[in-house]
Amino acid sequence: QWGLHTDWLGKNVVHKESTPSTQQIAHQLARDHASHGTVVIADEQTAGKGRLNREWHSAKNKGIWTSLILRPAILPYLAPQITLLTATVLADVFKKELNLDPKIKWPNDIMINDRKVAGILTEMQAEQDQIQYIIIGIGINVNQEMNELPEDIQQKATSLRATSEKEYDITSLIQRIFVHFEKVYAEYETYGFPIIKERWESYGYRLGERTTIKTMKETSEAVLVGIAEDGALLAQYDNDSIKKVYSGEIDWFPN
Ligand code: BT5
Repeated sequence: QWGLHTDWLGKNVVHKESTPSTQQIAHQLARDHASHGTVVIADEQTAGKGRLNREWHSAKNKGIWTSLILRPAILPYLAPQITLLTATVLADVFKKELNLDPKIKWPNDIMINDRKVAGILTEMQAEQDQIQYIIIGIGINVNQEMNELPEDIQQKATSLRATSEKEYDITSLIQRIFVHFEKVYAEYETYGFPIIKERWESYGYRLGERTTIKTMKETSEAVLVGIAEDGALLAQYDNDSIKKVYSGEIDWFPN
């Protein structure tokens, strides 16, 4: 059905017409020893998840709602690299194959015209220094018209169709993404994080700009300069010191 021309990603696909969340199913499969590259795809999610218990709207046949089970041989603290890698894969496909102009907003959003078109949710199961598995959840708004997006996010969300006035074939878009994912993953295995970092930064949203950074402890201003090996955002302060930003939410739209 999926006609995937891949070596390992999506060789095993679990497809659901409707499910609360593909993440849940992927966790279950991973616990039951599903292999590296097993994929869950849903036409609709009734309780799609974002980060920090937020909701992800996943309307039927309007987007790509998928979870990938990966078993990378890296240390757990480097797992965010896989999120960054995934973001570059989506950005590449949107840019090079669909001729759109995507940006990656740290840590996990793909933006087009300052609006979120896709999000990534990474969940990991690790024991001591070993990753048992990582689940990469990918949500992409594909064929929604602007007025079909939920009202509460219309101001900040978009879809591929709303930005390009084209409809896309969801299955063939999934194929392109998986094929490209495999290619980039192989490059990552061969050359390591530097090539991901370089690409990520070429798409980085508001890199080089002065931004308000709000962490739990303090609010400060700094210029965003890039990403670190552990997935942190690098912020340069007026005294030229560079700090890593982790859990802090960045206030991306100061008025
Ligand atoms: C994310 O969270 O961006 C991660 C989204 C991951 C979704 C995929 S779909 C397949 C897999 N199965 C799941 O259950 N999840 C994954 P976060 O950065 O926390 O963004 C969530 C916020 O984005 C929400 O609080 C809304 O404000 C907004 N939002 C919700 N649905 C959206 C949508 N369809 N498009 C754009 N923004 C949305």
